[in-house]
Amino acid sequence: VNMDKLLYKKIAILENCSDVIYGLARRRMINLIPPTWAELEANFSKTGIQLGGRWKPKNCTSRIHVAIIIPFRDRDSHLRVFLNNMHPFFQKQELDYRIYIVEQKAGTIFNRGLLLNIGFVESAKIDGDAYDCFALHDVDLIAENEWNIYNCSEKVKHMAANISKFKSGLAYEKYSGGVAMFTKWQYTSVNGYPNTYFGWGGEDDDLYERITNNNNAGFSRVPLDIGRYTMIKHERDSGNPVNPGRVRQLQSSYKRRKVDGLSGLNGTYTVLKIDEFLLYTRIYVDVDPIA
Ligand code: BGN
Repeated sequence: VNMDKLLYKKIAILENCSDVIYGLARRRMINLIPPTWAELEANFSKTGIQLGGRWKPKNCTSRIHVAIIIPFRDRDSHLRVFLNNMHPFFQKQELDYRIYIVEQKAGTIFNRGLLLNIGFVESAKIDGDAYDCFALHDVDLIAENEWNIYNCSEKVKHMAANISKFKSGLAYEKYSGGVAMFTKWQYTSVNGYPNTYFGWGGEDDDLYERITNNNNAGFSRVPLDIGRYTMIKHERDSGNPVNPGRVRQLQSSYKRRKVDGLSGLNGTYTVLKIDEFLLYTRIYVDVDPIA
């Protein structure tokens, strides 16, 4: 045995990564052509990625430990574009991260808020306390500016300030959807997303009300030139019709806030399967249609 090597291994504690990262680009090249799964896996196996879509810098200890949580169903080509662009993005920011795809089984109306709550709770069962910061992320949003750092801050941090689909950038003043960063504590203190918005729309506005009516959490948003995202173009998903009850639900949001969220999550879903693929971890769930 080489004693020198052994000894070196034992005492090699990695220092924190530098708080300055060189070479971040303000306009990143985005590739919207979906690679095949084989191409993806071949390209990324060289980057030191670990099973489950985990990665961390090799030579230093990252200052940022973040779980990326993505609600998902039936958007395979978006997922391939997302992974192809965003793995390198996260790695450039020297994050210690893992990508979770929370996939809703066919047969029930899509429920984005519920899936994000499930991802928050179930990823912690898998990782323990490995990640203290959560990026709640849509699969069709690709970040353009590498200065949009995926860390958590004192207040909830809204990242998707400037999405290509919206002419003026910001959808509207109270918009909180797309991509947002929460510490574990921030997300718990607002009781997470509501579980009861089946179909498109309103769940993010409900979350905004929860955040801004809660003295503890607080809401912040990155500047427009930082929070730039390209949205992958798509048609309306068949399993995700506009929720006709969303306006009414939003009006009574303050009454349900305490029970409709993380606190009421038990019994609303079943985890069918957890897969650790090379580029992501899949949490496959069936949800109760009357959650
Ligand atoms: C809003 C939706 C959001 C959606 C944004 C951006 C509603 C509630 C109506 C009272 N809100 O209109 O959920 O993220 O558009 O597309 O539908």
